[in-house]
Amino acid sequence: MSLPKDFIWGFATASYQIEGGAKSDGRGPSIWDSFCAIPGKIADGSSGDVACDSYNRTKEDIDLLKSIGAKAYRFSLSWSRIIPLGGRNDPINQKGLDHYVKFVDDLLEAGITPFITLYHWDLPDELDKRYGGLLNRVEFPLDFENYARVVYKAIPKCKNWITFNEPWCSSILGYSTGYFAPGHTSDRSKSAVGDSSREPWTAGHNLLVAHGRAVKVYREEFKPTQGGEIGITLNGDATYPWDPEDPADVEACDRKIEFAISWFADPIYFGEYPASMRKQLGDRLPTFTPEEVALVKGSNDFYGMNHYTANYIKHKTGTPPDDDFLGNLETLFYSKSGECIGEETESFWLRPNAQGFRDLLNWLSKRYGYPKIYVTENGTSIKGESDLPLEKIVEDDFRVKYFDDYVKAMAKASSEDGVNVQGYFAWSLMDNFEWAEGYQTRFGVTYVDYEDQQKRHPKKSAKSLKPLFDSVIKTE
Ligand code: GBH
Repeated sequence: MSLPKDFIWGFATASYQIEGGAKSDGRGPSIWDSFCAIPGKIADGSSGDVACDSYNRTKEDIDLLKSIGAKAYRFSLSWSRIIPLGGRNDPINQKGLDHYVKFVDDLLEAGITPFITLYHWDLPDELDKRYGGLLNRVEFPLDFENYARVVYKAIPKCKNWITFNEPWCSSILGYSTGYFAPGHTSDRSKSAVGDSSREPWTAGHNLLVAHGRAVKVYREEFKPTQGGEIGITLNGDATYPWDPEDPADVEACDRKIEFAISWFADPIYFGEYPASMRKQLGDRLPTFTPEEVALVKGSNDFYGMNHYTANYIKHKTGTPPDDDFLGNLETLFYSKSGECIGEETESFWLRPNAQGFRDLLNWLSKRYGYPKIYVTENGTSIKGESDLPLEKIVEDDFRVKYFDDYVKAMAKASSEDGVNVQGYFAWSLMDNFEWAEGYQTRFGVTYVDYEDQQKRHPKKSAKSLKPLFDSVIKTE
């Protein structure tokens, strides 16, 4: 098993999860600042106000990346640092923009390739208040296009761009379950606003169009001189039938991936939503205008893949409820015959299953014509990690094994199955603000001591990736 000679690898983070500096140098609030302020939304009542303080520790973070051998670093920009109010007629905050310009310069000087995500869920709060944020089909894509243009222009040295991180999460968790900002849901015990039957599909559609607009601007105005690449990052789990003998469970496995991934990837590669979604959702799923198809179809230079886990899938019968977003099925950890999908972690949704990674890489490659894939996130939490003493935490053998298994599964997909995977980012460079779960759940290869000035302590896993990649990347 092997990975291609020029394979690029490193670590990933996201602005709101690590930066802190919530009010520094003119940053405006995002929907996550507002969401965290609502009692009960974040498990430990915390927020990203300080987080890992990375806004003030760029040198320390770059030194860390260097010391553990990273060739690349994927991070996201805080839109409201750059344009505090967010909109295309709102002022630019030069200090916020300069921060990222310098960060990219410093990374390059350290020999680390930057991969910039434009949007990892932290919408400028003003845009949500002004016109409903992601729900606005006209304003949101235009404001995102403007923000993207401002950034491309200021950071010509970055050659790797990701428009959106996991639009599924922005749409479903933001507008169906209400688990993420802005917290809309039909469940009136959780939110006074929201319509889970329609809003998530509207938000998803507008994210696709905004992605298309940002890609068009890059290709027309910047790519000819800058020569970089741009794509979107989608999340999705591997699926196995609960009962392999039941054709309805086998079919539900594909449907689950279609509702998670093809919802976005089919419009990008084929210009329309999957048939399974159109059938179940009817007119609740928007239809693309010809102008929108022109923006969205063909808009990926690469496929960004975030992947963590697998599930057994059991089909459901009867008409699904209006708020169903899975595709009329159940996700389970045990199969009919009692096999377990993987060991427990600190995250209720995550159980390691490296074979699933290989299988999903193949599934995506077959459906979308073997596109170039960057794995933009992969990693794990560990059950009870936060309760251990520091000397035990840094001996994170469970995480070391997770990376070992997953990277080898990816190498087999590359050299034995013909999957065109060219890059990999471990999630995450350091423990950070794990959204609604607060700081209890840790995904870092580096321990962050929130009680002692966010001091960083690399874990065993931080140092395990370089030898692992050295052993599988071809040398010629
Ligand atoms: C990533 O998403 C995020 O990009 C990253 O910011 C985050 O820190 C990392 O995961 C670790 O969580 O609430 O039952 O509907 C991974 C994909 C999809 C995993 C949604 C959690 C919640 C399922 N995520 N899922 S549920």
